[in-house]
Amino acid sequence: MISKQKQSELAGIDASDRQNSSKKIEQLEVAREDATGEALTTNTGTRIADNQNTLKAGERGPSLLEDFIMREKITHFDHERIPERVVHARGAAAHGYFQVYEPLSDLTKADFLNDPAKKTPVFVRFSTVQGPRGSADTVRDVRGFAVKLYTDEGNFDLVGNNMPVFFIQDAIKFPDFVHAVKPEPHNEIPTGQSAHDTFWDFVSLTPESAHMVLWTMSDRAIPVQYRAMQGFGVHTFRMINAEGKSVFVKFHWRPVSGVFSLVWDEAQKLAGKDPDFNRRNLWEDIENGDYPEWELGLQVVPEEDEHKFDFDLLDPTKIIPEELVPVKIVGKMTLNRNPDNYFAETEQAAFHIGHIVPGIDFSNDPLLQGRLFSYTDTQLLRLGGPNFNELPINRPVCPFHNNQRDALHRQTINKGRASYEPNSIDGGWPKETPPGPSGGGFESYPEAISATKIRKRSESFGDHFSQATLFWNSMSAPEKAHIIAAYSFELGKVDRMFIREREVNEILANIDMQLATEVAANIGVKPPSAPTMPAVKANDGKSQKPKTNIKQSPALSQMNLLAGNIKSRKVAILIAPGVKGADIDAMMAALKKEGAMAKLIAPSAAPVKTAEGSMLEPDGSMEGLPSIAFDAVFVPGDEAMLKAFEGNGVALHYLLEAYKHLKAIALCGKAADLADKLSLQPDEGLLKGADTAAVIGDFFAAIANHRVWAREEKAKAIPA
Ligand code: HDE
Repeated sequence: MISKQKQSELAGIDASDRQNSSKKIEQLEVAREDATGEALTTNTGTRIADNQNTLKAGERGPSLLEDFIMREKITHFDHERIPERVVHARGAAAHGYFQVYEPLSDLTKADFLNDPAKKTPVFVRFSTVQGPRGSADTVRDVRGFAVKLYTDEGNFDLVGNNMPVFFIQDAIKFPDFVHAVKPEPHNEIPTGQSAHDTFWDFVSLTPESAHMVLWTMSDRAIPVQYRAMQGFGVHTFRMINAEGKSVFVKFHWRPVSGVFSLVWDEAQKLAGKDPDFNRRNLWEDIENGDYPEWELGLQVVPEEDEHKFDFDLLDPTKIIPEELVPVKIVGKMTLNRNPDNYFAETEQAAFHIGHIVPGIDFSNDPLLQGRLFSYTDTQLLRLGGPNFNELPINRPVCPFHNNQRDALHRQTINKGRASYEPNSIDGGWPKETPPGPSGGGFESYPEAISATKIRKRSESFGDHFSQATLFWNSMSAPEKAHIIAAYSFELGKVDRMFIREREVNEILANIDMQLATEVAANIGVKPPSAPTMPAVKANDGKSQKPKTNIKQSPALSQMNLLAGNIKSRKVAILIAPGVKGADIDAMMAALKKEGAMAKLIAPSAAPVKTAEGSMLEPDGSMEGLPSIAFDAVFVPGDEAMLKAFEGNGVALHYLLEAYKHLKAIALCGKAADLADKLSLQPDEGLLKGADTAAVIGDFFAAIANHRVWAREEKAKAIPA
């Protein structure tokens, strides 16, 4: 008998595959193809003798139509592209697994949420929304956070974002919103940006977008890494337990790394220096075995509390403040394997909010209801027909059978004579499964509905500003300053003055007067004198000003969401010929111990000889991997480093830029003189010391704090 290891070797599974294997990874094995040691052939298996020359009538003659090899190759090439996603085109994904901590049987009968021993395979795709497939990662935008859980009861796709609310309340407005934010129709400008007239025209006319636009003007829209963002299901869902009892839930993903962001200048520069910054980090972390993790959290609202809040649970422009309903942490997701092929896996992944399993159900949120239509429809175009669930990345890991047949690119060879149900010819198979705990068939929650057919927005959706104000009030001073700067930057790029004025007067003034006044001053608009907020009706139906029962929600500020450690942070260690190896070794060892990642950066990409005579292979040059690619910079101390900086604008800029971006910088020994040379005043994040040991404690503390906010005013004087 062949051992399991041998079997995997024969199947081409290498050691890392075995370690991180799952039902899904094993299933994908059937589709994987490795050409090592194989002959080059046509698609029908004929071995090719010459892949360099077209068949021609004579060496210098015309090409012949007969050349089936050339024609097959070029035809395939001509058809290599599929339509990119109309939104969320730019993305990156990884495999992993989810595990629940304790059975959640009181809330749901979903099998993957009831067995702590079970590792449910996942495929997670992160994305930006506005830009095309080739746009930059670090633009100001919402990030998609789409999780496909391959459960034993079918696929469950939790297709969320890194922000907990949305721009619109009703699906019918989605094409309008997307047309407005996308590049303008006449000249297809701008790419990957919302800083243009049509976006601000639409949102300034659409007060329901106020809350979400505020989130996108906050630092949440420029995450450092995918692993440093929260994820949200956004809509209110239902969970149903084995007794048929239902509760409302909101889904949260909490990054174990904490939540932190780029600064705007850094984000813009990265878009040019490394447009793949986010996908590269995700890829490298997984390759290095530093697996990104998120905990799953649930906010649970009993059925009877549906109308207890001063906002509507069905309104996707509202959060449930965590101070009202705490987030219960129930499990963990780990991403531990990169795809083998971007197109086959990431590009062909078809997420759909309607991929759902028994124990979970939809609410009547009108945005969610519209999405239930859109996601199948979009795959029909993108993936060329209704068989997209047969693609390896989309196939469930549990059996799936029905009477759907044929259509483009059908893979399954269905046996049997009856492709209808009921049938008596094939014994009636495949048959329905009764719902409930004994059966396991999907059953919708039997919600009682008595209604009038109507096109109308519920009055309980009418308060567009209270939660925007709550978000604003919950921000720290630096976060508020960044929001003001972001509105000023974006609106400053809006050509039409009446749009700027409308955004300030009709939207910002109703969120907060300080916000409106400061933005107005920055964009040449007369400051508003008072909010223009119209009275709205609250849930009780009485006309009144919007209100919320809490004034601040600390859970909304990123400052409160750091992990308190430096795990997986990226540190640049600057080196130059003659550098002292001892300092470097000490720093590398300490970073490794804390789970942080260090890269050696030299003036050029050439190897560097240390004072001790050994050779260091740099991971990159100062130009190729600038400080914007790192969380912190360490300069080991001695004359050699000082000399390397002399007259070297790139090297000096390295430190100046790290300082400007409020990063932790540690300068050892002689290198400490660089601070004076550049007129950088020491602070809690700019550290000087005799050697590594002298700076390491404060250096790590500063990295854990992510930025030296106290430096921000001073840093403004540094040229960008
Ligand atoms: Fe999507 N959305 N969306 N969306 N969405 C798509 O589906 C749509 C919405 C989200 O990595 C499309 O396969 C409508 C909210 C993510 O493949 C499309 C409405 C949220 C992704 C579509 C919304 C999302 C998509 C485009 C309003 C957060 C990327 C390609 C009714 C909760 C998934 C595709 C991936 C993708 C439609 C609103 C998240 C066209 C009509 C709210 C993360 O079907």
